[in-house]
Amino acid sequence: MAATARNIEPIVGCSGFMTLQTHMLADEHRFPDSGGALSWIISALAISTKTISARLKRARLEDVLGEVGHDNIHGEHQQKLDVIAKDVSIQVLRGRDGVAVLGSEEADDLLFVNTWTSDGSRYAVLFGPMDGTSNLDVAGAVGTIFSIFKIEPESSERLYPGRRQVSAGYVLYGSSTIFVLTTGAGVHMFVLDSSIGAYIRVAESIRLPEFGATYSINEANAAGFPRGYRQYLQQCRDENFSSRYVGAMVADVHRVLLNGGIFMYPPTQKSPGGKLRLMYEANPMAMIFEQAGGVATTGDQQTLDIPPSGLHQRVPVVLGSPDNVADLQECLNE
Ligand code: FDP
Repeated sequence: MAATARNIEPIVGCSGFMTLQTHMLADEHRFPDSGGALSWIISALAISTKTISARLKRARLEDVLGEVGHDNIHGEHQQKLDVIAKDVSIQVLRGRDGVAVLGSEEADDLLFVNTWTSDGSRYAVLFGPMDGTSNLDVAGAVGTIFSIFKIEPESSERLYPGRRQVSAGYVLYGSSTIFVLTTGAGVHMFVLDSSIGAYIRVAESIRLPEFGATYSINEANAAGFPRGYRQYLQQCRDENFSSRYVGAMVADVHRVLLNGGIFMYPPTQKSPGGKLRLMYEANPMAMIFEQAGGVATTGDQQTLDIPPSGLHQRVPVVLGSPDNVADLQECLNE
């Protein structure tokens, strides 16, 4: 793993002044038959995430930090902001043309909404409204992740493999609010300009560096990782990699997307099938990474090819630069 021989420069750039809304209108030209429902759905996500961003900024002042007092479907202590983020997202999304199915990390089951668009298209929107909740009380970075599928007209299926996503994205609520989006033609990044209330495009067609000398993993779980992961981590330490772990997937993955490197949440003793959720965490990030020239795998197969077995299914997650993931894969295959 000779770091000097590899491209480690972030490749981002953009031209012109473009809001998320204008970007989506321009993007619609790729689908001349579309009635614009996807743009409406993404515009709903823009509104809900702006609202969440505003609530987060005032969280301590409005006393909305801390736990609700009961657990969610995953047995985790639900935070007040988990509930606020879910409610805001559902309120905004369920009124949009074309949203037929909603699924959220904080809801036990899929929610069916009876809406149709004039062109008959219907979509499922699956999302993790508040990612990285352990950071809430300490004003650390958190995020929202979403995945959008088109529902086949004659199909009774409501969950599809990630390869069928028509769009995916995340919002990072950090020192600024960042919206990262793909609709299958590259990955684009927008920053919320709160003075005008609009997401402004700051990078077009992001390309992940081929390699990055940084790994992101909860190393405290290392004793329970499969041997290949432990061996790869040793290799990274031997080669003087940096370790970076925020504990919010969106923040950790965003660093890797821009700077290169690798994010891993392997099987652990506590979660032998992995901790992160396929439908609204692993899949959307996998689509973004593949669209940006990166790799997304569970260690056994490409994430986007996994047939879903349920809304809250968990999988091991590896997302990263091609060279990093290839080096990990060698260790896993030994
Ligand atoms: P959280 O439980 O705090 O909401 O999937 C949720 C997630 O955070 C990810 O955002 C994060 O990458 C991971 O779990 C953190 O898990 P560990 O605390 O086990 O490292």
